[in-house]
Amino acid sequence: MCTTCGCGPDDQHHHEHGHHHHEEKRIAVETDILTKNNRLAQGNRTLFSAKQIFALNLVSSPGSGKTTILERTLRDLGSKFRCAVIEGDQQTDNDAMRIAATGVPVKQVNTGAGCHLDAHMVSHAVEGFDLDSLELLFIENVGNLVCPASFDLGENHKVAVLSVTEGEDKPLKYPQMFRAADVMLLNKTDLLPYLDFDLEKCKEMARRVSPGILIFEVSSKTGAGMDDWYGWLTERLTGGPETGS
Ligand SMILES: Nc1nc2c(ncn2[C@@H]2O[C@H](COP(=O)(O)OP(=O)(O)OP(=O)(O)O)[C@@H](O)[C@H]2O)c(=O)[nH]1
Ligand SMILES: [Mg+2]
Repeated sequence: MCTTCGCGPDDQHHHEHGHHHHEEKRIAVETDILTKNNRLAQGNRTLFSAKQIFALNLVSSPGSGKTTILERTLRDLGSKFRCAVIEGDQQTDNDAMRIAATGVPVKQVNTGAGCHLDAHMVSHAVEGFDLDSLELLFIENVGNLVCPASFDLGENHKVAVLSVTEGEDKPLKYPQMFRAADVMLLNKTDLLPYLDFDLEKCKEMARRVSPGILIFEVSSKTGAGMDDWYGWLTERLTGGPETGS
């Protein structure tokens, strides 16, 4: 079971006796957790705004390419903007080591049994950064298409990464996540020739749950499409019109 939001196998464990009481208690605890998280997220947002830091929360299923996208983005934009990264994973500092190799400051947060980052973890993780000189903060969430959707971290935008190997119907199956995201990076497009993945169908499904979502088709392996993503980031940081399709 996730130690923070309480999701996981124990959720399925209902006794006949006291079932309604158990449900009511669970809902009350969830409400308390989210209320507390929202308060802390607002604190993060106020801090980021005061320091003029643009913060993005990258969310996706495990392995869609979040870290690879960040590695390439930091190598290409790291000299233009002062960046930092918070890496969320249940265990290991593998991703933090990959980011550190780009020369950008990084902090790994291990959630243990937890299946998402929360605002409290982020507020502590940023303590290690020189916030006065920071412009762009990337938060790579734990790979999970469910729980991170409910947890505001104080970010400016959630960016959902979906790779073409996952199937085009994921926005319909996990609508909360794609509704919470303002941007979607459709990654691993270099693999399209080998798959049945229908790009247009996927984009239509994403827009069905989130009509205003901005979609960038990218390959973080080859770099295809990454310039459009960089264009959007640059415009957000320097002011200017939104791009994307
Ligand atoms: N072909 C191809 N492979 C990619 C691309 N982007 C990432 N990968 C591969 O996908 C695998 C997972 O990439 P990661 O960047 O570690 O994915 P992640 O979303 O950070 O994974 P977690 O942090 O574990 O959730 C690696 O083997 C990458 O090399 C891409 O654009 N094309
Ligand atoms: Mg990763």
